[in-house]
Amino acid sequence: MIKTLIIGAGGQIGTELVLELRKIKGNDTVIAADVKDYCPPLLVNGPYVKIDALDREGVRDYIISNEIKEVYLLAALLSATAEKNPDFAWKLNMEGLFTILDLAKEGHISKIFWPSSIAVFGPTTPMDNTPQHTIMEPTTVYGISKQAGERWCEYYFNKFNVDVRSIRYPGLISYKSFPGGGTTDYAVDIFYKAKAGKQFTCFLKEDTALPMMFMDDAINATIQLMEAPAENVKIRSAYNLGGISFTPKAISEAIQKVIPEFEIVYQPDFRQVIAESWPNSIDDSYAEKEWGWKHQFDLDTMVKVMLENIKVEH
Ligand code: AKB
Repeated sequence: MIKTLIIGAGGQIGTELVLELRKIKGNDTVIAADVKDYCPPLLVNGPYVKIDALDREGVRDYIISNEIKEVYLLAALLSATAEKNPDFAWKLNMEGLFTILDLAKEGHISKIFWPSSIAVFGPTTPMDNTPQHTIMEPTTVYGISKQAGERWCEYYFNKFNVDVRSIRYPGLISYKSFPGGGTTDYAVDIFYKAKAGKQFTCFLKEDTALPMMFMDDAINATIQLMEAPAENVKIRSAYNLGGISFTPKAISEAIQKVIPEFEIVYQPDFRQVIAESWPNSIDDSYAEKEWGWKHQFDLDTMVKVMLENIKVEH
């Protein structure tokens, strides 16, 4: 019975990953961990532990004494929040990673998942169908931390045979859990306004295309990558992962097909510059070739599922 720990379980990806992993592996073997005092309500069907990803000794003690073998390290500050607090973002996004990589190097952990992001790319990267291997000059603190993290993951794999696996997530769209502090968050917020019958003010320009993905696809990709035979996982920095690419205008029009009276206005802020430095769309042929990845949700299907499931107070 392999014990799995998800650090940052209260976040947007963590919540849904814990729920899905518990369905596959059983409630008791998948331990949710977060910095919050109490277990998030959605995760009370299994064990919860309060862990601060920055408490190196606390994390080490917990993992070693509980014989945890797989770790998903999701605690991070995302792009927009990180720009407001660069020192803390760098600290949180890097130090927790070293704690887990070192535990694996010492033989305590057998497999690690660590999330990267499309933020590793920058304004000099080819923007359309961005290749796996290309120019990467990120201009955000978040992007720099993710790029550095990718390099360290690959280094620990090459030097110490650490089985670490990663994905460059696009913007993720979900209804069970909220995103927090990202540049792609508008694509979740928009549904709450649409469902509440309110106008949505978008912080990006109408024609800003970004790579996005419905959460079910992202969770499937993550589990598929973690279950792939080690020899198939040839990229040990992070895999490009493509889903849907759309602009604020395109998603608002998709929503208007279901809610014709929905209105959107545009008031770009500092996040516009971040969005413009990221790709419009992603080439994920390596993930497809090496471990069989294929996304399921297109824009209209995702919009339908989101609008059916989001609950708002009227
Ligand atoms: C963000 O917007 O910061 C994240 C990401 C693309 O990694 N959603």
